Amino acid sequence: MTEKKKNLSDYIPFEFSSANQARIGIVVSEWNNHITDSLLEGAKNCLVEHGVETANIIVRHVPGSFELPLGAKWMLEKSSVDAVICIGCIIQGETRHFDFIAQAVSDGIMKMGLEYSKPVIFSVLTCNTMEQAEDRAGGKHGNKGVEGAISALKMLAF
Ligand code: DLZ
Repeated sequence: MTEKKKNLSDYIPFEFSSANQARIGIVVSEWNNHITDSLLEGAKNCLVEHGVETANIIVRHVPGSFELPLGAKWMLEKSSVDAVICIGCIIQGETRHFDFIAQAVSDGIMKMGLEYSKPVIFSVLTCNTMEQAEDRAGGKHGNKGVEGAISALKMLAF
């Protein structure tokens, strides 16, 4: 993991023998949904490729990235999931919303993981431009949804 330009879909192989029993929640932000849909697709495909049953992947949508931590909390409380992948795309605008949302979301997602002692994964793009987001949602820098799925599985195999 020392490459200067890491592709988000590259990962060090690992063994996870109980993937078929894992129940994974995915919370997806509707903002910039052409990006978050690609991240969701990448995450779901990657989980299935690693042996997670489609029926054990529970997807819920929230209005924007700011709502991801609460969506994750509800999933952990009500959907009996082993891990949650939070998917969002925050794009820098003319005002300071980017900083407030990005900080709150990353703090909130980390807190949910620590509070529930379960992997809660940050699959949120925080980009200056839409082009940067497209490059990371199945473009030249890979797919951050795949990265999130691998992170969830690796934490479950911990
Ligand atoms: C309001 C807002 C703005 C301006 N930009 C984004 C964004 O780039 N990405 C994103 O996921 N959400 C954005 N939102 C919506 C907020 O996350 C949130 O849904 C609203 O402020 C309501 O709480």
